[in-house]
Amino acid sequence: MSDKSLHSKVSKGVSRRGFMAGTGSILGALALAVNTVPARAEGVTGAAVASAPIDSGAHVPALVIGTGYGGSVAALRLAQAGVDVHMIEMGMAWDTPGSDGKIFANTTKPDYRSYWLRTRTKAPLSNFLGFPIDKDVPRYTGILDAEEMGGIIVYQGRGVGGGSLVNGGMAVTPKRQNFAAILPSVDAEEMYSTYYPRANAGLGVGLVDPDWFETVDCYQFARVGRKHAQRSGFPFVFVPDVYDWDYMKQEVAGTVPKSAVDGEILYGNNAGKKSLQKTYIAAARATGRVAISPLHRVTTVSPSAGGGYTVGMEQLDTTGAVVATKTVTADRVFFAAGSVGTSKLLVRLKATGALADLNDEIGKGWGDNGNVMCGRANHMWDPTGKVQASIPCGGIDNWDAGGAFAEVAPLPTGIETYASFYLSITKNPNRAEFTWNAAAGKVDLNWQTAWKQPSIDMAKTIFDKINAKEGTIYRTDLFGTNKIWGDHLTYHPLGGAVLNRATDNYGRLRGYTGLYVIDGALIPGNTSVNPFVTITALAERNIEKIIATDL
Ligand code: FAE
Repeated sequence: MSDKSLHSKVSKGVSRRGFMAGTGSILGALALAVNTVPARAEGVTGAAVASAPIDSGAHVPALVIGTGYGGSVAALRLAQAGVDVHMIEMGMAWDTPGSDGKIFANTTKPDYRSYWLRTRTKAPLSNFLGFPIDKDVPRYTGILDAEEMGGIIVYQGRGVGGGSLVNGGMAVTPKRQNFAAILPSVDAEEMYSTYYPRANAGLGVGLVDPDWFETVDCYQFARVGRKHAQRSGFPFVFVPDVYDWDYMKQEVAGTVPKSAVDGEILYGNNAGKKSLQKTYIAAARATGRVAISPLHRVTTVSPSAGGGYTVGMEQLDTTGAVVATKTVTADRVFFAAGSVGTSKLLVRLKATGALADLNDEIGKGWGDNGNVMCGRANHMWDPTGKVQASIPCGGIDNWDAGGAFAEVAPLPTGIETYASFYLSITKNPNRAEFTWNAAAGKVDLNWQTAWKQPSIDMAKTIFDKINAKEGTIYRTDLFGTNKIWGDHLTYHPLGGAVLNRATDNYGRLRGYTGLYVIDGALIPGNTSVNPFVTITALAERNIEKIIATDL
C-alpha cells in the first residue's frame, strides 16, 4: 500500500465529527474447550524464522524495538526517507494458521494461541454468574499478555502489530479542548490540522453506518445502552473504529465468514479488523527497506565504542525458551516496546549502568488512562441480544460533567445475558513509577489498586443515575463474587518516559544522541479517550521532525 493510498483513506465523516471516546473493551471468555498445542503449530516458529531474522553481528542504520503503533509509524516513515530499518518483536509473526485453519482463536474458546506464556487464561472478566471462567491452556507465546504489575494487571498485545492485534479498534481523536491536559508541550493546532488526520488516514479509521446500526441484531446491546443513557440525560455518541464496516455488513448478510459478529477480537481477529499488519506495517514492508524479526526480545542497549549502539537480544521459541542470544549494532535505536516494555527496559538500563546518563524522569508519570469496568443487570424486557458484534461503536459522554467516558461494550457470549457492560475512561489523577528492584533483578511498578477509587467515583456519576432511573442494579458476578467494579486492570497503559521530561519535545532521550522513545510511554498517563490514535499521531509528528533534523 502506498503512502498516498494510506492518506487517501481518511473518512471525511470521521474527520468532521470531532470524535468522542470509547474504549477497547473486550471481554471475558466463556471457555468450554481447551485445545492442546497441535504439532503443526510449531511451524509458526519456522514461519517467523523464514521472515529473515536478524543475524548476530549485523549492523543496521535504524533499529526499532517493538511493532505496535509507535514502532510501525517510525519504520514506515524512516523507510520512506530512505533509511533501512530492522524491527525487533518479542511476539510471533501471526501469519500462519493453526490446525483449525485460523490464525487467531475465538474469544469464547481461548486456546494455546491466546495468552503470552501462561498455563491458565486470565480473562479480563474472570467470572460469569459468579463462577470462574478461566481455563488451563498450554504455555505458548500467545497473543495477549496479562502482565501482573503489583496492584494492576496490564493487558497488552504480543506479536507483529502489538496492541492492534488484540484491541477493539476504537479509533478516537480526543476533543480539542482536552488536548492541553494530555500533551501540554505539543502544539495543538499542528496536531489537529496535520498529525491526527494523517494518523486516522494511515490507520484506516471509519464510522458505523448509523442507519444500518438501527436495524441489526448484533448492535441491540448498543441501542439498549443508548436508550438507558439518553433516558438519564447523558449524550450517546458514535465512536469510530478501524474495523472494515462493509465487511461487517456482509457478515450480517451471511455472504462472508463471520468474524466480529462471531465474537473474534480479544485473541485476534481473522477478517475485518484493520490491524497494523494490514496498514502501517504492510506499507512499511512494501518499501522493501523494512525487515522484522519476530520472537526476538531486546534485553540491552548501550553505546558502542565506535559510535551508535550495541543492542543485545534473545531469540525465543514458542515455549518462551531462549534458543539464541544475538548482538547487533545500530546507528539509531527507537524504543517502541509499549509504555510498559519501554519503561521497563529504560529503568533497568539506567539502573544497571548500560544507559547511566538517562535522566531521573525515566520510569515516572505512568497512568492507567483511568480504565474501570462494570456491568448492569437489565430487566427481562430489555434483552441485549444473543449475538453481539465484538466491535464497540458507541459510548456515553460525561467527560465534561463527571470526568468519565463510558464505552457501551459488547459481551459476546453467544447467550442472552440481560447485561449491559461498560468500560469507562476516567480522569484519574494518580500516577505510578517504575523502579529497579535490584534484589529481585526486575522492574517494579508502585500502582495501588486503591488508586482506582477516583475512576469508580467518576463512573458512578453515570451508572448510579442510570440504575436509579431504570430501577436496575449493578452486576456483581463478572469480576468475582459480589464485586461490582473491574478495578484490577488496564487496557491502556501510558507513560513512563514522558515527552519533554525523560525526552525532549520530540522523543529524543535526554543524555544520548540517537536514542528515541516513540510509543505510549511518551504520554503522561491519560488521553481522555482510547489512546492509539494519539500514540500514532504523536509518532507521526515526532518522526517527521527527527527525519528532517537528525538524519
Ligand atoms: P504496543 O502496541 O503495545 O506495541 C509494543 C510492542 O513491543 C508489542 O508488540 C510488544 O510485544 C513489543 N515488545 C515489548 N517489549 C519488547 C522487547 N523487549 N523486545 C522486543 N519487542 C518488545 O505499543 N486502544 C485504543 O485506542 N482503542 C481500543 O479500542 C483499544 N482496545 C484495547 C483492547 C485491549 C484488550 C488492549 C490490551 C488494548 C486496547 N487498546 C485500545 C490500547 C492500545 O492497543 C495500546 O494503547 C497501543 O497498542 C499501544 O501502542 P504502543 O505503540 O505504545
